[in-house]
Amino acid sequence: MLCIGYQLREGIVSALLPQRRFLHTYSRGDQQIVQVHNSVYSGYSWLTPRTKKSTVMSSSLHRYYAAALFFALNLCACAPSGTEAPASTESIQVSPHRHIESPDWRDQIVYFVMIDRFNDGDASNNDQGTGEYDPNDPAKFSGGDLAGVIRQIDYIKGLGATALWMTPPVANQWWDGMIQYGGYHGYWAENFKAIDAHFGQLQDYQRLAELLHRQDMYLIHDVVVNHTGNFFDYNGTYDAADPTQHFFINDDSTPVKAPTQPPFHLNDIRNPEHREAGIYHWTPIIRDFGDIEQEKNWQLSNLDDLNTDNPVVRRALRDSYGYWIKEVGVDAFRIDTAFYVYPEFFHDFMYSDDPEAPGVMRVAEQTGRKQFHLFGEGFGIDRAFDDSVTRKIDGYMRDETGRKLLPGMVNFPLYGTIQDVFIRGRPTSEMRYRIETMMKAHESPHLMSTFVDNHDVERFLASGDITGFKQALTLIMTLPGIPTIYYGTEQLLTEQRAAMFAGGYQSGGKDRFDRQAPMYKFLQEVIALRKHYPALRRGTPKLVADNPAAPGALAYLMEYPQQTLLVVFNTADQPTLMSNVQWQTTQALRLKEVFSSAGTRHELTLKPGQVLNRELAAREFSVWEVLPTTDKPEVAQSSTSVTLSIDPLPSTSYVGDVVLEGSIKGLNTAKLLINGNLADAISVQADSNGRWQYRLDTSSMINPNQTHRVVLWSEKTGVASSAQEFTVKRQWQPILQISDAAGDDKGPFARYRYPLDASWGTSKGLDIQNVSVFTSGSALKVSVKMAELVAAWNPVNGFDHLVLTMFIEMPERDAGARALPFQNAELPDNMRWHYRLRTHGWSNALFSAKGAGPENEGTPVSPGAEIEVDRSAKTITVSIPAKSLGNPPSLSGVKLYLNSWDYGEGYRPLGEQPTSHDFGGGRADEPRWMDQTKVIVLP
Ligand SMILES: [Ca+2]
Ligand SMILES: [Ca+2]
Ligand SMILES: [Ca+2]
Ligand SMILES: [Ca+2]
Repeated sequence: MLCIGYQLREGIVSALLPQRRFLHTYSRGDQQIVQVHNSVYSGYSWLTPRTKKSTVMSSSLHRYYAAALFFALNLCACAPSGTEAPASTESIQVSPHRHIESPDWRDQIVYFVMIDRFNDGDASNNDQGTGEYDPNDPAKFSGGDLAGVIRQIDYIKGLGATALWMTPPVANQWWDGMIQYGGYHGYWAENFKAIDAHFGQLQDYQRLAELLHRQDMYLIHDVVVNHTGNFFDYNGTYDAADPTQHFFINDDSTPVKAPTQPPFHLNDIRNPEHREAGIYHWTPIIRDFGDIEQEKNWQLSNLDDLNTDNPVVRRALRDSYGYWIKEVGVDAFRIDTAFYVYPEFFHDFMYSDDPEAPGVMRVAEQTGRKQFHLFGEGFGIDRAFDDSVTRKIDGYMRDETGRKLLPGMVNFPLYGTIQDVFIRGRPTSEMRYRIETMMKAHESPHLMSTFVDNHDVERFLASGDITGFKQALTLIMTLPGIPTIYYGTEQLLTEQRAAMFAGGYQSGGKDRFDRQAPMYKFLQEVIALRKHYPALRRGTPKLVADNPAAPGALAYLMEYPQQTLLVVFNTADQPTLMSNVQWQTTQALRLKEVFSSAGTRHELTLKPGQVLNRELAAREFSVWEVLPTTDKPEVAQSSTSVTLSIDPLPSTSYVGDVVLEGSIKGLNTAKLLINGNLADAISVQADSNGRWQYRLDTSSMINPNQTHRVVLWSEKTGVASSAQEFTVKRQWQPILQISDAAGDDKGPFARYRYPLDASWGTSKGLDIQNVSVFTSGSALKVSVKMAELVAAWNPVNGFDHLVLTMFIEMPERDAGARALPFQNAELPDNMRWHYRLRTHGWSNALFSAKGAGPENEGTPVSPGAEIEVDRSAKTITVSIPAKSLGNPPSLSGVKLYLNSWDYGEGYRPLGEQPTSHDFGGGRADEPRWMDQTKVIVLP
């Protein structure tokens, strides 16, 4: 189904693929050895005489302790001048803390650190002298390192975390001039077996592992098997029959121009020896993520794709990663970009019996780790009520025959629904579906990583609020999965990769390791709750309340032998009624509140079979322990004689008003609640026969797929009627159709040009062809037909490379704005806008003009618009409920104006020359639209 309406506070997912692309498109890094081998920077004098080949390739299993000792001593003796060599004796000897038994991973809480942005413990390694270091530049190294992480172990442990996951510490391509971005993040390896010079030395990593183990904490190593950095590429048309055509080596790479680790250095297809070795796929950049051949074998962004079918590559990767288990004592792997490698690869990676380079599970077993953990990244989210990405993710944990692959995967679909429900105010039924689906689809959901933020997505707080953030964190702390806290969550960071230390990028000039910060304390409390109750870590969720058409109540039990907890949220901005919750019929129950947003500790008793009805304050959340009891429930006297009812409704959809009726006994009035909303409760009165009736206006119920729920409620007695449900399929009247000239997608001066990246296709994607307008009462539906509709980056809304912005002027309404925010233009024909809808592949955001200006988008409006996309018909259709337009009496005289552009991190730049994703043919300050409609006036 293609009904994805994004509301209120949109944003996060909008950044998903483009940002992913952004970051994996740009990376690099390196290590001392590398520089020695390549001497790219003459005059750089620090050297380490060890060759990584001698230590790296020779480390067979039975010798790994000895090798580690040798390595550590060697490192210590040969530390570059000017670098202080840690002098601790425990890092010179192989510590008994290096190898420890695996924990039960279901019980772990992970803290995730981007090394370069977390803490700087050694300023002398920050600037390696190639221009790669600049803490004011988000694309460059900021100075964080392993020594810095070591200094903050207590801070991490203090939160309650039990495991540390860090971005890859390995030697990276430091700077890729081709795309003007650096490998400070660690995902652009040039050597999978060496520590990057910016981060420290092997010894530091060993020391970190040992110190964590001493604290009963575990270390997760971030693994890339899909690609190296960007050392080669293609220009011009790719010819699969002759991949040497248009191939070039990326000369604009520092500190090395090719990986230094064998066999990954064999990367030039024009060299017969390299070609014969077949280490790489030598393919261009993925253009169509729906094409499995491209997905698995082409370059993700510019990153050189390894030939992971080649046994030589497989052996080198097993060797590279077994190394970190043996030499450092890492306890788990997180696998980057798993979707870009066939699932079958991982069976070999884990279980190969190659004596030279055994599978990593074999290596782990030999270090005493019987439950070595691996979890893969499958970057993709599902649409509401869809599970296709969920199933794809499951394909990495077991194959069709049931053979086990990776023990866990990152739970991206749950993340996507967290965003929708706790930021965008989507109905809580979407979360119910997601939780039930993940439990059904996966064999071991308890071993999947759950998260609210990570390094590849916009932070929650960039568009969500703190209460929603706390709800989202409470959700992952009370559901199956291994909760992962991205660094800075506890300090309310809003920038994706801001530094926690004063000297780093966007630090705000101060260290931010504040253990008194309110969010640090909140996390301590909710993590302690999870640790206290095994049901929260190991139990099975059973959904007992949701809201199918609006934000509101969400509740689930976590059931575990001898222990049951009830978790309750109200996701709405207004009070809501959670009604008719029932899971127990034979026993009386005592509910003890053990955690709540309000700090309350209520207790309730339910008699056998009694339903739970409870008013929830706006955005309230709580956790209750559920205990059997023999206590007598306190039932209000008056309620025994009160009954409320709503007559059953027909199962067909309504097209207009809904007449609701029923009976009230024992009272005169009751409240009629639509979708649980207490703020807009309707008071209904019993007639002399105890009957009541109400005619409900459905003009704002524009999504025909949503089920609306009505309940009659008596606050005083705590009695609720059974719920009745209905759907509304509005009749839309076509009222206007205009066509727009073909081929006029050239901007206001007919001279703009499209960006150059191949994913733009034939570059007609911004040519508006046709606009059709429909109304239903005062609800508005606009359908826009484009000359072409592209979906290059697997966008959630089904199209990308296009932002449509629609401006709406309400007749006879004051104020409004003239400016087109961030588009360097004003509305034509003296039009003013009161509402503005910005729609692209990842977002569909409705704003009012309040506060709007050239650099201000206005104020988010809820509920937002629904969107439907028909790729084959090249149409994008948006529907706006009457309520969101201020319930105007009619839409006659309403003015509309639309234009087209593209959106990355904001409206894309315009310059004299087009670049891969920037528009050309204009000045930066000229209007940013390619095509526009005239001002459309509704009759
Ligand atoms: Ca440093
Ligand atoms: Ca490349
Ligand atoms: Ca691949
Ligand atoms: Ca046009």
